[in-house]
Amino acid sequence: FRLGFALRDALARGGLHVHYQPQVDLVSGKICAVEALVRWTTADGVEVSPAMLIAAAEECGLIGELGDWVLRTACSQLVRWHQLGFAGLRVAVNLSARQFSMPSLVTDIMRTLDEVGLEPRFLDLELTESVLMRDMEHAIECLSVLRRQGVRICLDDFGAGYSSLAYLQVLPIDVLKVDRSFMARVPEAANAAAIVDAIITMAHSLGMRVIAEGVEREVQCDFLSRHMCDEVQGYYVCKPVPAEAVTSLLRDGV
Ligand code: G
Ligand code: G
Ligand code: MN
Ligand code: NA
Repeated sequence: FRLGFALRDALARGGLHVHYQPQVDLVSGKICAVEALVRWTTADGVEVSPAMLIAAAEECGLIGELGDWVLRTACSQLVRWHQLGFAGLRVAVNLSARQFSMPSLVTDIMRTLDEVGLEPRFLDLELTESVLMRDMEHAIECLSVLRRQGVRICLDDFGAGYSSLAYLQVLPIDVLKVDRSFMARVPEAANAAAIVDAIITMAHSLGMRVIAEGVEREVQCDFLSRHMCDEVQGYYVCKPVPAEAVTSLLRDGV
């Protein structure tokens, strides 16, 4: 709970940052989106991991404020990139469980988009299976409204949890992000490769796009291209970096 005080201070006075990790479209070879990943260095210089930060924010009732700060920062930055001429670029923002369960979530998101002047179609929201499974009716309701506004819904860490595939029939989802634990063994391990291939085929049959996470090597990229994966994200392309570094990559290519 010392973290709670420090976080309140950081929200008021600074110390929080957002890094961005590019997602590359395998057809065009260009950066099509960036995932916003929060970073926090406390006043005494300690780097707090995002997992701890999110957990602390949820405990202290600050997740609404933190989530809005990340969304606002990422969307404002995207507007600047659009102004620099990178017109089609999108931004992906993660939502935590408590954040997703807040009744004001949809209106908060729409208000922030409106205030920073970003069209909803440029925003991707990333949610994990476990976040969505907690309250399926709430999830269907919220996601349907957001999606009607043009926001793209991404299922993060797909395949890593213990959930069934049944919810893919009822939840409005646009994108599957294949969990990086599969990628670690692709293409060498035949079973991991078969699973990734099957996920891509299934997603496309359901009208969804596929992003492979944790892509660290060229052979993985080649495998994913051949198997019609839509986008890749991972250290092979770029690690999460500050906005200025993304601007250079957008100018010069990855
Ligand atoms: O960035 P890595 O950079 O270490 O991120 C670790 C975890 O923290 C990931 O699971 C990521 O989804 C989560 N995370 C990073 N930034 C945010 C954020 O702004 N909001 C939420 N809810 N999770 C985040
Ligand atoms: O859970 P989520 O996918 O939102 O979190 C992204 C996390 O994955 C961040 O911590 C980020 O630093 C990490 N990450 C991004 N690319 C790679 C990669 O190629 N390999 C590994 N091991 N981690 C990655
Ligand atoms: Mn994510
Ligand atoms: Na993920």
